[in-house]
Amino acid sequence: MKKVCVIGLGYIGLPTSLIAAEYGFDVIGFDVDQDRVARINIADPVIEEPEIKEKLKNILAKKKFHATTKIQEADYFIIAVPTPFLKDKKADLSYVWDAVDSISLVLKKGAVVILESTVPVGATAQLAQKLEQKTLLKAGIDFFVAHCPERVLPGNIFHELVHNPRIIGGINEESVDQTKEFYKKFVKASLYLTNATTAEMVKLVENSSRDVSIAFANQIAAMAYKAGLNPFEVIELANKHPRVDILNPSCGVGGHCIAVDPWFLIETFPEQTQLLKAAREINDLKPLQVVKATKKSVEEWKKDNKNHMPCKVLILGLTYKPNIDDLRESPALQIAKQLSQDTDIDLLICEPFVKNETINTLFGKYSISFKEGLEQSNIILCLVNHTPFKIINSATISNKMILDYCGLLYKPHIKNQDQEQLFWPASTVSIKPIIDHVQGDL
Ligand code: SAJ
Repeated sequence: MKKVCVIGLGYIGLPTSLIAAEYGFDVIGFDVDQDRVARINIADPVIEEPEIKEKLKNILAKKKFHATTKIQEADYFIIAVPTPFLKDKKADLSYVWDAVDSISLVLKKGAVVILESTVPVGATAQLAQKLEQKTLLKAGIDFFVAHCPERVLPGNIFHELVHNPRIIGGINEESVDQTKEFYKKFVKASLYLTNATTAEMVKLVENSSRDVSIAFANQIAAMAYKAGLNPFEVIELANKHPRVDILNPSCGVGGHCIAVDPWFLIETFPEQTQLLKAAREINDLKPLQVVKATKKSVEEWKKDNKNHMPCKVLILGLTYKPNIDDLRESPALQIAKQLSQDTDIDLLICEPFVKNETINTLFGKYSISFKEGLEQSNIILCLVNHTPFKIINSATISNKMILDYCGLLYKPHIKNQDQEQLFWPASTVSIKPIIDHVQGDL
């Protein structure tokens, strides 16, 4: 069986290693972090993802995979290292170039090097060139190079690794063919074949398109608040048009991808990316606007209640999106951290998806239960639309100020058209408190 060496054992590299091993490849996971490697080899998955622990245990027992800090010869090298941006928002490809240095030590004729990390347009060609210089082998002839951008959604990685269509962009046709042989073994959806530069652009465009759509939704929210409307209702009803599909407003855009990748396009195409820049600004500003609106509500509450005690603000959700435990670049976390510094605020945090010790380390207090939080708080700040929060009942919190940035309280229109008439205008019931306290700030 062919040997695969996956470089970078993070959110993409480790699950990819496990799937490749499950589908029969002999897999080596290479990472420079000794501690991470040691933990993975004793079946500690290091990252949080459904099913990962069992899969890792199983694959280790079958001896189809092990992690190492020593690079090894392989038929396929998969590069899955982080590509963050620097302070000036320019892509930091240093981990990719480190991976190239490592591969160059063991690259043999016929091997295929696949870059899965998200990179600026032109980086795959550069990678091929660097490998040529270091090995004196010829790219596209002696060894093959392609970009096959990862597309998986944290929280659903194992399903999407197998069921998402993939783009394979080679530096030449032979590279595409060789790379296809690898993905064919486990991808059940279509493989779309192209050149490396197109594949790079496709990946960046995918995530930028989502960023722009969310910025649009956030602007709709700002307009709706000003007009005294519920943005979630405006968007839901606009989306009833067969050719309109707007995303949801939120307290900001988090994670490691959507908020980063547009900058790779902006860096390469500064004159053609006004829309992307504006979207980034709108989405980056949102958490700050939420902080400002919350502080304003706290002031109002103190005035109304002639109260000198800190106002109890309940934060519902800290993660970067619903139903996962991932806090990476989370706007909700950013908001909570800023509010926790305000002496007028006693912050209560309810986050059922994150370990209590983590919350204690971050805030010096444990997560409060949903029920207690609702009871004790003066202001409720809905930031993440976690499913367990959906049992919230607006009647039981009618005496509180509510700032709902994730649509937790919004009850969608009933789909059946006959019933729709009967229930109208029920959907507007819960919006009043949101508008009172957000208007003018967004
Ligand atoms: N968000 C909104 N409104 C929405 C949808 C999302 O505000 O309607 C926010 C989320 O709350 C979150 C952020 O956007 O803070 C990003 O979440 P996400 O679900 O849009 O995306 P990620 O970052 O988890 O994963 C994305 C995915 N890309 C696309 O959907 C185009 C995934 O397929 C990619 O593999 C991943 O980026 C990546 O690694 O590039």
